Amino acid sequence: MSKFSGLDYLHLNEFLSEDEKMVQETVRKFVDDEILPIIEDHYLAGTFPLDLVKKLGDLGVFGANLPEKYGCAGLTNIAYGLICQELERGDSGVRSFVSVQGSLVMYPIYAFGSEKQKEYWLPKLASGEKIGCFGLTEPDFGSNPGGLITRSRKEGDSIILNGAKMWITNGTLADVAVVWAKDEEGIIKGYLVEKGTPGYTAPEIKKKHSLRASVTSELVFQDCKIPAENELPGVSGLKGPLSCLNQARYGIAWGALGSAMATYEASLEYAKSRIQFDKPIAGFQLVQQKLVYMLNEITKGQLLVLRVGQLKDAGKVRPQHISMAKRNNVDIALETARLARDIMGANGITGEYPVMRHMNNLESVKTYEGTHDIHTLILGQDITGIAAYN
Ligand code: TGC
Ligand code: FAD
Repeated sequence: MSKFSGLDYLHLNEFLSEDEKMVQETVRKFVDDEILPIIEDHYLAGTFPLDLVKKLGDLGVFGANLPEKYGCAGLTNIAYGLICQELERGDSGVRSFVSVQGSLVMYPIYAFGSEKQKEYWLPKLASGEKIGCFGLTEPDFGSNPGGLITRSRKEGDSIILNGAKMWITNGTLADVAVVWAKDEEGIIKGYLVEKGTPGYTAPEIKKKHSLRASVTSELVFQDCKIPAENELPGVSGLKGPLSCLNQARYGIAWGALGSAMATYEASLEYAKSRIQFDKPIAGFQLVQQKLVYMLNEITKGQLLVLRVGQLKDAGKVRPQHISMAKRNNVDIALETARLARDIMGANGITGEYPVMRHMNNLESVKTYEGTHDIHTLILGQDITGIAAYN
């Protein structure tokens, strides 16, 4: 097992290629050097570390599983998962930034964009020269995006957008927004809206207690006029945005494990050195039970994402496989963070340790990209054949 491969109880890194191991170690070192020293201060200040964007671009993590032809790294999906895992060991906000840029902005441009859109946007987004966001959720349509009410209408060579999006990661920062709206026939289409377009504003949402080192915004469109060529030509209907979610949910399933590893490792170290009743608290059965639960769940989560990654690389993955991994791994990461916080007693609530930050972040991760319960219903529908959404 290599020095940087991290928590790997079952030696699962034997299933990784040399390139995948190298990617993991490189990103792990980047997180140790560039993210861990600064992230707590950003979290407390409620700011995203913008200086990281160019460095992350140089590292090759944006759209890392997209082709080299467009300036991307052309890595396997397993390598992309490992990138998410290592980044989220730092902070869910940084992983969110990377998920949105790669899976929710570059992916739809790659999969549904014109050649001109791909050639213009993908290299700039891959390098971090430009930032993107993805606007699907609306104030009144979260879990049920099929009901969205943002509208588009054609006017000569232009398209006019009216409506609002809510809870949009990177919104205020973004140079380009991928926006999903219904056309005059009520069909969902994707549009690229550039920062500075008259009628488009992206105010930041403040007072968050979760994902504080991440910018979350509202997007407002008031007779916002964009060129008709900014429509994504390759898709229509709800399957467009939902296909993008498959990519991002996959990364989150890996990412949540990074967060769980961070809180598990912090609490294990703490338990070995914290003395109560004349011995380390790690020597108490109840504490060991919690630590073993964490290790066990993280290891099962690793097996889950490794297999889902293999299926994705083989072109055999189904969205429901990804739902299972997102649902399980975020759930166990949150439980791991809560147990770690408990083991650390009063120290667990401070910024001296990463535990409470991860715990608070994971509350958002549990909700976004399909809530835990929505993924339960997706799996329930898959095994029964009966949709239970309404
Ligand atoms: P339904 O009738 O089931 O499906 C409509 C059409 O879509 C197709 N489809 C999918 N296609 C690709 N991938 C998937 N996962 C798909 N799921 C469904 C389906 O085959 C159908 O196609 P067609 O050709 O027949 O039209 O749709 P529904 O309205 O019943 O909704 C199903 C439901 C509830 C599962 C779906 O709406 C859903 O997943 N809701 C959750 C919404 C969600 O996850 N929002 C996330 C917003 S983005 C975000 O949170 C970013 S956070 C980023 C960060 O900071 O990291
Ligand atoms: P609701 O849909 O109102 O759900 C509330 C509760 O009701 C949940 O517990 C849910 O599980 C439950 N519920 C809903 N429907 C059912 C049902 N049929 N059966 C049983 N229970 C149900 N969106 C984007 O488009 N782009 C982004 O970049 C983005 N970034 C985000 C960043 C953050 C920090 C957060 C918190 C959210 C972000 N989102 C983004 C929005 C996110 O995808 C939504 O919050 C999520 O889809 C849930 O929608 P909602 O918050 O409206 O909750």
